[in-house]
Amino acid sequence: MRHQVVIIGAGPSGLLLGALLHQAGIDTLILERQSRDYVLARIRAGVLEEGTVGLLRRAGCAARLEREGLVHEGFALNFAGQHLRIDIKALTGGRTVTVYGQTEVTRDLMEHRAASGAPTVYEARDVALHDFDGPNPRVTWTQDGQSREAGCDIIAGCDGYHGVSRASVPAGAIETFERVYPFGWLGVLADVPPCSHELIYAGHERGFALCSMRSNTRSRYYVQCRSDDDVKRWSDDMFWDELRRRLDPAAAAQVVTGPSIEKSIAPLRSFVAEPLRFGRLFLAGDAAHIVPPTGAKGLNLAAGDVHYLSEALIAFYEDRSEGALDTYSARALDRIWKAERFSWSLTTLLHRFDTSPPFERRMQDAEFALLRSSETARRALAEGYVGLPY
Ligand code: RFL
Ligand code: PHB
Repeated sequence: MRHQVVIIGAGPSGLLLGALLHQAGIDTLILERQSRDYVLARIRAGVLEEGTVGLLRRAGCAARLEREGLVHEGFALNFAGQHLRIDIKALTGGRTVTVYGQTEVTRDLMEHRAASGAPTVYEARDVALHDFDGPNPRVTWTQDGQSREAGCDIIAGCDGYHGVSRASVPAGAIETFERVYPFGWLGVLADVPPCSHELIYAGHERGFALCSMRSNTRSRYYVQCRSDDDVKRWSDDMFWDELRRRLDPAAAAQVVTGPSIEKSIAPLRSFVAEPLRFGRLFLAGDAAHIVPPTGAKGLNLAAGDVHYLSEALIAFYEDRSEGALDTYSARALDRIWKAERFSWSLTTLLHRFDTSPPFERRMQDAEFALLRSSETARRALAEGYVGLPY
């Protein structure tokens, strides 16, 4: 068995790369460790930048997103009981974001791939990468108890933070940068109308809270919790009470409660691996970097990587030169580090760090005061939120 590109992972990065390459006539095989239903059950991102929507459109996967996605022109910050709206549309010359769940993006990409006839193997176990330091890499895996192998020109490692691709790189060839935050996010999904038509990011004495949504009838809320917290400790009532305590009274009064349909804790981490190319192996998405979710950048950053990687691979197959492949890592990393800075800075502004000396608290107060008084500061925040152009 031989394919031009073997993609490891059928998350949004792998599926979007597969769609863009298929459209350019490049043959791909996707190997995914989990089942299709398992991948679709993960509740993750909710906010898409215009660049991400544009890529999905180019890949031919944006019809439902364009019908059902909610276009947002602003979001709110709550800080120490004060409310500040960031008018992203006005501050960025007309740019907006779209609220549409990662689960739905993944479902649309999966359906598009199945209709195209391009091969995907779900429940591919023991995936291993071989010979990617030369021009003929191979990938092996186990499927229904049988050993399988595929040769290829290129391996795309789109298998997330815990995947096998980054782990296959010799330690001396890769450098990593990491910050683990001393808290997590407890998230609840519930079929209740959102408390506000725009997202609210709240910084409070008791910790951060976020009001988000998936539709006009389904809400997604988060509260900062201890990183070693146990989700079983949190009843729905405890969650709703804690959420309302952290919002300004007007928003808290609008919270409609109901039974949770999903409840989980996510740790917060900033992480970057450099470089993103090792011979014929390329890393993209969470396999290469993690951002804390505060700025809604993770999925969007993955889409940015896929944009640069698909361009490089299409150019490689057009003229068979390595030149295009050489540019991928530096182009993607330039954008990645800027998004890392944005997510780190919004996380630092809005979370309660128990270990922080009073000086750091005053820095948070001063930064919020600056956002209130300075349109320039608000514009910088809005530009970061809508995302950098590719
Ligand atoms: P994924 O989604 O982790 O997919 C990787 C896939 O690879 C598979 N895999 C393997 N396959 C074969 N062999 C192996 N050895 C394998 N190991 C792993 C996995 O099963 C999986 O299917 O990575 P990808 O595609 O790079 O996508 C990245 C995004 O999922 C991630 O950045 C976002 O979800 C982050 N994120 C958010 N991003 C945003 O842009 N906006 C948001 O609003 C946002 N909110 C969030 C988030 C992430 C969160 N959590 C839980 C981490 C909110 C939360 C709570
Ligand atoms: C979400 O809806 O899950 C979400 C929204 C905005 C964020 C993070 C997560 O910054």
